[in-house]
Amino acid sequence: MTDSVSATSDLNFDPLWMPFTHNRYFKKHRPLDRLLVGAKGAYYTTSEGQQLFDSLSGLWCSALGHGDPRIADAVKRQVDVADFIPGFQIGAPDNFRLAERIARLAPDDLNRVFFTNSGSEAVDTALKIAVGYHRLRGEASRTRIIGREKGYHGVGIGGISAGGMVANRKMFAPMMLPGTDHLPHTHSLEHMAFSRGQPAWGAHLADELERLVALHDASTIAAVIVEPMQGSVGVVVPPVGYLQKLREICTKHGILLIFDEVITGFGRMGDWFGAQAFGVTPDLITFAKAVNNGTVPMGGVIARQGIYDAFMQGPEYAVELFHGYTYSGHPLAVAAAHATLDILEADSVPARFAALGRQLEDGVHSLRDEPNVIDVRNVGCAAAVELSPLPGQPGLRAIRLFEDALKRGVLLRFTGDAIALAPPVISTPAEIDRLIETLRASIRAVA
Ligand code: PXG
Ligand code: PLP
Repeated sequence: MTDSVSATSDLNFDPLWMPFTHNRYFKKHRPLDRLLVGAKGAYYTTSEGQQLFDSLSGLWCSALGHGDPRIADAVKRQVDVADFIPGFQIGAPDNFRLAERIARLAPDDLNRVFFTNSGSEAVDTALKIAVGYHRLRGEASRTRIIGREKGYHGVGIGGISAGGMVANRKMFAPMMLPGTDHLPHTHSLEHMAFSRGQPAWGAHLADELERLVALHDASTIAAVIVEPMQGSVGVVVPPVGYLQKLREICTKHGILLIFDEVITGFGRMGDWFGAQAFGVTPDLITFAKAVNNGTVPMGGVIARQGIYDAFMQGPEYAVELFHGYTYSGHPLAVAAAHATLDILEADSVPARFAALGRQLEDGVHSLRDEPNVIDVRNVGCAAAVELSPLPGQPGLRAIRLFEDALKRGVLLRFTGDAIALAPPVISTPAEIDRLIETLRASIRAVA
């Protein structure tokens, strides 16, 4: 399918409204080096035939690298066997098997799995389950969702309400869920810049939950939702003891704890979920992305058995949860997920991510004395390098760095003035070294 330069030079850029993109800048520059036409292993191929190292595993989803024939073949087989199977009042054996496999990987009694098509849908689903759960237990006043500043939970109405990224919220303020509130974010340059792994400072920020409980009363609060590691905002790592404290306070007040593991699930943190990596068990987990290596859209929610059981009341012939997507458990997504889990298990991918993460850690922290670097953070196989913004032009330095790195054959992901790194597990030590040295050269070039 290689779309060559000649095939793309007359491309009409106008009709496509690009997601989370500076549309006018992109279309003005018509960047042929930002048109991707191929993906194999740890590299994309641009329309000009250039190879780009994929430093964020797609958008955190292609954890095993691209085009693994074991996943591709499973999807091709499935499309021939059964392209679509409804999930409402009927089912496919492979969906039950996949739920069983995911339940086995999840901690404790989180063993009931609901499928969605994205992380955003997973979040909205988890919030609905939380509110429904309390209502069914006779605590219908528990409707309030507590999120966190700088949190990202996708772009559904529930997700932007619980989320804490101002740009994603302000235009839609009148549409927000009523009554949501937010914990403070845990990022502090003053107290934790250049921490390796989990920062020592910051566990006390979880005590803010007690303040919110005192303000609103526990009887109004359904759930707290946080990302164990905040990926989208630029790899913000939980302080030592912080998630444990959130867990204790939620338990004390009967509040459900939701870990949004859309990025942290399925190996990236060096364990199956952030829950195990950080040693804290939530009540609900949302997942997406790496569950099937981003091959076919898929997400989901894992619930404690007791939450599921609370819904199992009323006449047996009646629907218990009035919620579901046409494509919940789409056969192609499920086939890709089985093939992905086969590889994750057979190749001990979480452990390999832990090992690769140690090399990445040494690499990124070697950048701390480069010009304009104000923070370096890492955990599992994820890292971020934050640059000081150009005066009055936040984000512009990162755009320049991104463009410079493209010329050097590396695709970077920036958010604000931070560069996030989450390479695929198949990256070799030499490729990680090259990634770091390219980043160093680009940081110097845009200084
Ligand atoms: N929750 C979390 C924690 C996420 O990171 C979502 C929900 C939404 O998932 P969907 O599948 O609806 O996009 C996400 C998505 C980035 C980046 O550059 C991160 C995401 C998506 C795109 C880019 O960090 N996270
Ligand atoms: N809008 C309309 C008119 C529909 O009929 C449906 C599903 O049947 C939806 C939206 C929801 O679509 P999905 O199930 O893919 O989320």
